[in-house]
Amino acid sequence: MVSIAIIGGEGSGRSSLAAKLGKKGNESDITLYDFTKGEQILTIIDPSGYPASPKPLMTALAMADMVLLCIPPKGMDAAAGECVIAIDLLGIKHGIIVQTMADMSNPYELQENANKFRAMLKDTTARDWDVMAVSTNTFEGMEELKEAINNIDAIIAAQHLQTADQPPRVMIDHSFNVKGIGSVVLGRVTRGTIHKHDKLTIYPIKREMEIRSIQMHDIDVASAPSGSRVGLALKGVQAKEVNRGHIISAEEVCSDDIELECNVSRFSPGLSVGSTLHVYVSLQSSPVKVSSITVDGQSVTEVTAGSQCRVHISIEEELAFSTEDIFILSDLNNPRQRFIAAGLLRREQGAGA
Ligand SMILES: Nc1nc2c(ncn2[C@@H]2O[C@H](COP(=O)(O)OP(=O)(O)OP(=O)(O)O)[C@@H](O)[C@H]2O)c(=O)[nH]1
Ligand SMILES: [Mg+2]
Repeated sequence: MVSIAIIGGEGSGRSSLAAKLGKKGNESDITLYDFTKGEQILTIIDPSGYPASPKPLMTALAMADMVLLCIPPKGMDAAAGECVIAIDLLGIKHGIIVQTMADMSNPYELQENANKFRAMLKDTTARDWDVMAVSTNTFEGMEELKEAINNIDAIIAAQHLQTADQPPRVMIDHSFNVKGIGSVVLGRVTRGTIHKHDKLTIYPIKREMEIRSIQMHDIDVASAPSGSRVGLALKGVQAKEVNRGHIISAEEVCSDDIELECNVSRFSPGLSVGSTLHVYVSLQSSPVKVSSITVDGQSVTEVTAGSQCRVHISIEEELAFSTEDIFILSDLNNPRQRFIAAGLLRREQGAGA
């Protein structure tokens, strides 16, 4: 059971690969694909609205346990570069570099390109990812790719198991009303285990509710562990009150005014006080204003690429998060590279959360 984000630049073969790995399901600015065979369950997320907007990419990455980064024979474009920056800022550990459209290349070019990618990724969290060539036309490399996904799936499953005793958390990505059932949400258990009849809260709307029933891949279950993709019928909340990004949990921090410990990307133009940016955290996003920046306790008006600093942001609306969530600051107007910095909630603010 693994959720996979298939990402890459424009025309990199993402959708073709997703369609060969699973069956097409829900479609919006992201497109979901499903694959079930015996024990193996894959959920594939194609950020179809990327690179036009960075949001589908952030959504897909927040929904996924692992990444397939697609690079076609012509090489990496600006958007593929931006994907690498996002992977690195989010510290994503599990993934595979997929050389797509291998039938349009040759062994020599594939090897040359693979060497190039390795050199390019050597200082990022993708440094140890396998590079694999596939074709969705000739099916070359497809079986090997599925096997590699299975191997990573086993590692991720073991990691999810380690969170089994922690308080449960569900990230909601879809919500709707079903006649005769009521409010239904789709999402992923990212921590702990949920049970039928659990009484929890939806954040940031702070609505207490009960899990009436749980489905995993259309089968009713009594509980669902971390890593599961679930459909939940909820009691105590209306579907129209629930949006993508809402979190079912026992406790979250909710705020529109926070301080982050930030790493400013080496590939960004830096960061300055007063600028209007966009923040992404889990599946939520909102416009933000940078109200102050401090470096080693000293207030500054701007910081350069590669800096570490404390950034105070005021968010347009209240968001829900916890100390483990990574916030990404993004400049939607930067034509070259939109991801500026990654940050964690300043320790003292998260206390008690
Ligand atoms: N020959 C060959 N063509 C492919 C392969 N995979 C994809 N293509 C073609 O490449 C083009 C782009 O593929 P898509 O799967 O749409 O790529 P994408 O990354 O989803 O593209 P956008 O969503 O438009 O950015 C299409 O015309 C595909 O038919 C392949 O393995 N071999
Ligand atoms: Mg596509």
